[in-house]
Amino acid sequence: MQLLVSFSLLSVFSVTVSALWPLPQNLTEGTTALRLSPSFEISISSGIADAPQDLYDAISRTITHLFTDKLGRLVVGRGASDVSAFETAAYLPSLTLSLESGSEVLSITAEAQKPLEERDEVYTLTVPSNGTAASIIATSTLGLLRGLTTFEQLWYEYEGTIYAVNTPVEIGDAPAYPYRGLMLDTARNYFPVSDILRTLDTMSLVKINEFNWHISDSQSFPLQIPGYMELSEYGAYSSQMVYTPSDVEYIISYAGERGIDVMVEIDTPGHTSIIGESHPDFVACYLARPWASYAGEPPAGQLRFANATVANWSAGLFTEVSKMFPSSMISTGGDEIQTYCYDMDGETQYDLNSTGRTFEEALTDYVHGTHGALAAAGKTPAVWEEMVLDYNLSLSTDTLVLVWISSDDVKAVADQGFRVIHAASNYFYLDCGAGEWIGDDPTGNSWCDPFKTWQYAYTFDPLANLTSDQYSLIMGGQQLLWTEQSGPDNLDPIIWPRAAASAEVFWSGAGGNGTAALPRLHDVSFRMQQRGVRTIPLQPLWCALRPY
Ligand code: CP6
Repeated sequence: MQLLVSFSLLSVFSVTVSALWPLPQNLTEGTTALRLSPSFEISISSGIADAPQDLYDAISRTITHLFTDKLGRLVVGRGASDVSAFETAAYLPSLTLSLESGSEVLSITAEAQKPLEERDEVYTLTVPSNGTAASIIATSTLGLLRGLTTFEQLWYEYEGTIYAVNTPVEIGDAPAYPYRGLMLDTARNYFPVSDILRTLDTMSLVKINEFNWHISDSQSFPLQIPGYMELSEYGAYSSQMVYTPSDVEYIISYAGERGIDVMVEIDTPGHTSIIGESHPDFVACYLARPWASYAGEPPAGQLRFANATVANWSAGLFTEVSKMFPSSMISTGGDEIQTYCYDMDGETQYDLNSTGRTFEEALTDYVHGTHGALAAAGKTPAVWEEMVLDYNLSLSTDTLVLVWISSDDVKAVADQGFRVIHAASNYFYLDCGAGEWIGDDPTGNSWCDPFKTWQYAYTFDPLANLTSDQYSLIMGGQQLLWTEQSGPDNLDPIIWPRAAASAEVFWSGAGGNGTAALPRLHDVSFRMQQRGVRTIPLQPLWCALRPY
């Protein structure tokens, strides 16, 4: 009964809000209906010389979406209570894309792959209600893509005609943070390339611009790396369950065309048991039992980082990986190192003693080796928070730090001057690993609850506990899917539309009201479904169809 009361109240708000997600920084909208002309066209202004192919491709996708997203009766619940007004609405003939004079013309892909501080996603979008042309103006092709994505979300189909219900529309928009990501673990369970592509499409719909690809872990190594092919030969679940260099290239270009950069993670020296399949000598406590004494989850095994051969081999691995991934950022992992494994490992103890180094000194040498390889390849390293909070490794201050254990740790990372990517398990985990570790949140509930609502992620404040001079260290953040208990069958429903919560927090900024946001999220979720994504319902369909 309680539930019934609350969702019917929520729908009261639905009638006046447009369906944009994430919400633009500045939005003015009217109440006039507008029809999309059946001969509607999108053109690139003659001021853009040599427009890149991926901009033309983005335009074709928008045209397709405009004519194939069927939101059906939802339109009635979204401000157009007088459906008869639709029949006299003006027709929008065209949309023109232009860049401000002096803007450099690069491909969307090249813009998306730029370093965080150089990304430009600013755009303005104007849709008049009187049947004159709409326009998007930006200073980069990436900004034009973001504008096209917003434009698509203005339209609903009703009985065969495509309508916008809130014109005239004036939007001025830019992201609050340059990193708005999604992390996917493809090591605990394998995902076919097609699942990754569909996920990238959905990310782009909510302006998520970073795919953090946790590609390997203790259980499998699906990435084929030239010169290191034995890792996947022995470490993939099967010869089919691999990502070939051409798969990777395709995924990266598919992402780039959609304004998404791919930051890969090769997690070392922990989470590497699988490397023992091809290099048994490289791995300490390999398959040791009971596994719980040596590892967070089975199978036990971590790289012998104190060994010079292993350290050089790892640095070489990152050199090769750097050639496969054009992003300016690559993650070297570094989470959850189990020291007991090394304490018990005779080889590691020998390597430490014979070189007269402490554990921390040897770890410093190892990480400097992998990060040195990245620096030589022109890459910026990213690491999990333990690399700066648990050890004194004197990492370069350009290192990006993913804070996962708790959002409470952000302050300590920022105090050391590192840039932060929010990835807090207490807000942003879409799944909770194998549920092997349960802690308590401030209200006494398990913080490893296997399901965190989108509303909860939506309450996240990226700047909490920081001083204003630390704000610029916050690059953004992401929701994360660890896949001990996820695979292709539940990929869509476990991510969508929940991951849209952080997409809006990091695009629009904190402080959104989840109750007010629900109808908008419902609409974007419906749109995802129209595009073949199996999102979970947020409320009974009744709320959208029969608002009162
Ligand atoms: N795998 C890796 C994991 C986790 C991490 N790293 C993880 C830890 C705790 C929970 C969920 C996931 N499964 N490589 C931590 C970054 Cl609750």
